[in-house]
Amino acid sequence: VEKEQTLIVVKPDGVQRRLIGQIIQRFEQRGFKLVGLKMLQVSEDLLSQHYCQLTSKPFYPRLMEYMTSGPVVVMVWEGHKVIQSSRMMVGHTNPAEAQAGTVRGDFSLHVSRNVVHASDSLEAALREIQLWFPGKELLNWDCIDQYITCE
Ligand code: YYY
Ligand code: MG
Repeated sequence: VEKEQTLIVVKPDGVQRRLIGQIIQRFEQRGFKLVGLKMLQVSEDLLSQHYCQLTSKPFYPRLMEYMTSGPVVVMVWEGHKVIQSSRMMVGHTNPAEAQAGTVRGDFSLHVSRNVVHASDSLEAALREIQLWFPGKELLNWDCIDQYITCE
């Protein structure tokens, strides 16, 4: 039984560029199960908790400005090794180094506008999901193609 979950965020540039559908499509076609989805204008408070390990970085102020510049779409995807697979699907942090076929490699040019976030470890995923989807917001539902996701 594999119930691993990860947090994916379509960042403000992804929303502005109408990439939400294409990004969701990639996770659906891979076979992952969507268990949470919402659109919101993220607060500086939530964002500073989300990126708490980056506060001392030189790019941090610019990152905060970018991430609060417009709405984001945040999702939780579930399935076999979803954390590792999502990182592969999203691609290198710097789009200039991201492989073609990845979200960043296909849709972005610069690290300051890299379209999407994906949790980078089990600990990060648990922390980020709790932060963005507090309480009982996630849906536990039965997917008829469970054999694909190895549940
Ligand atoms: O997990 P990931 O998003 O791939 O990279 P992180 O190292 O966690 O950095 C988070 C976020 O910060 C990154 O997606 C873009 C931004 N950033 C930046 O603007 N400039 C850098 N040199 C490094 C990261
Ligand atoms: Mg990260």
